[in-house]
Amino acid sequence: MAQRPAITLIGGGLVGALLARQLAQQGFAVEVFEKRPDPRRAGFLGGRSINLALAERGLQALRTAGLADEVLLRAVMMRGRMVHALDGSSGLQRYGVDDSEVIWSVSRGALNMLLLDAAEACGVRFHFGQALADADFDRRRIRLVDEAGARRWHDAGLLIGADGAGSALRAAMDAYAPLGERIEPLGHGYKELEIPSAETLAPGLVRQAGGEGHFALEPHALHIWPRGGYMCIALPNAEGSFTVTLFLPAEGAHPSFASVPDAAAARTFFAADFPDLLPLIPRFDADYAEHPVGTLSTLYLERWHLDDRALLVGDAAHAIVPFHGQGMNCGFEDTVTLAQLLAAAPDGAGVFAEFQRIRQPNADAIAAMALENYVEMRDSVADPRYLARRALGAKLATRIPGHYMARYRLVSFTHLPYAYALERGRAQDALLEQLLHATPDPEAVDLDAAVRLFQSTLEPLPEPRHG
Ligand code: FAD
Ligand code: 8R5
Repeated sequence: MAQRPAITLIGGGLVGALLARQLAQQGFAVEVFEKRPDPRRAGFLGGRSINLALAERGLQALRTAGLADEVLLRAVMMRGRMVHALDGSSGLQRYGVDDSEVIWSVSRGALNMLLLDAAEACGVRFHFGQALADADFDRRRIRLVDEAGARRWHDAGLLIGADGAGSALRAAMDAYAPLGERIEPLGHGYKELEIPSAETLAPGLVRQAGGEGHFALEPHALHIWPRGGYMCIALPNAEGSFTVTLFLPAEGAHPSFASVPDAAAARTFFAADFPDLLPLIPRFDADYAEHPVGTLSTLYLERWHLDDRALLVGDAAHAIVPFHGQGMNCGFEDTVTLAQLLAAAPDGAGVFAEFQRIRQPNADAIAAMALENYVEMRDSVADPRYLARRALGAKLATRIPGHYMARYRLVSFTHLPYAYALERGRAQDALLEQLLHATPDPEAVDLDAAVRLFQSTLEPLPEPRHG
């Protein structure tokens, strides 16, 4: 076997740690430089619990690395979106056809620590508290700065940046040879609030509720309070709490983060717009005052690599808005593609260009679908026309599973390329629109005619459709 080059990874976050493990499993010597201290050391615990939705693409990457079962042990199943209307009524819209098609809420901190352990177990060497400050691509070395501010040069092998949306390696590459960077701010921000476990909210009441009594809301759902131009969501944590995220325009007419600048204004706003949610958040004022407003943007690059010397992966290459819950899933899919390519071309020549060729159209597609899903979540889930399309689609999914699969399912429950899901979704939606043009009532559509239209217009879906 040809000598495998040493690999230097910048960033030991979700994508960096998983990629490090996959590369080490293939026999590469991998070193990771991570800006933050080791999260497994005491002092990290006790921070806020932030959770992420893990779907089939991310799960498949974890399977490849032999880690899926361990991750699922601590995950909470989410069967669909629970939509909460202003009048307090709620209803579940299933994501898939049955419980084989669900997404999973996982703790970011726990997942990151599990991935660090798993990478170290394969021989990966981590250097915590060491941030990339600069790179000298001609001499193939990087400059690191430690927590005390001390700087040193380090010889790098193949250089891979998994240092997130604000990537320092991207900045260094761009300064050396422009990457064609474009950052499109969404103009909406987010703030996180916490619903504690029901035990904490109402001690004593919990046990009477039976099995799932630790949750203040249905635990096996992703909750949405759609309000038109803005929304709240909540994802369950394994301990029985929920992380709530408020999404609002950053500026402009009420409501926006500008018009809701402090906890007092936020309380009034929630009492009017999220009256059922407010009583579930006992530390509302402190959460609102202390947690920062996060910003949301999409990052597009013309180039992800500097010939065979440096490559960007994950958010560093293609940060997206969160509304499809696919940022991590997409980054995890990157790791499988890259590890396969590097394993097949041991000296790395041409691999970075090939990686971009395969992944960039798919990153662009999920970026577009994530933007579209914001409108769907905050608005359409309560729109009768959207619900009619959904109802007709559900019938077709049963009648002709080989010809119709909702775009959400293509994205969340298959490994078909994102670019395929985008294109197929457009074609399917056009046909559904056409069928519902004459009547808004899905029950009134001639199902046999609908079946014939789909079968004669669209290619069968590729097999295998599932993991
Ligand atoms: P990160 O996870 O950001 O990791 C980057 C790492 O690099 C960090 O550890 C950082 O400390 C380190 N680093 C930064 N600069 C340097 C430097 N100069 N030198 C060395 N190290 C450095 N995605 C989903 O799929 N589903 C979800 O439900 C979901 N929810 C989200 C919720 C929130 C609140 C946020 C913010 C994002 C969410 N995402 C979700 C997106 C997901 O978090 C990202 O896509 C994913 O974390 C990207 O992984 P990454 O490793 O590329 O970047
Ligand atoms: N990310 C998610 C979905 C799709 C849900 C649906 C949406 C919070 C900052 Cl906003 C969002 C989804 O279509 O019914 N799956 O997973 C995760 C989401 O937001 C995460 C938690 C988030 C960045 C704040």
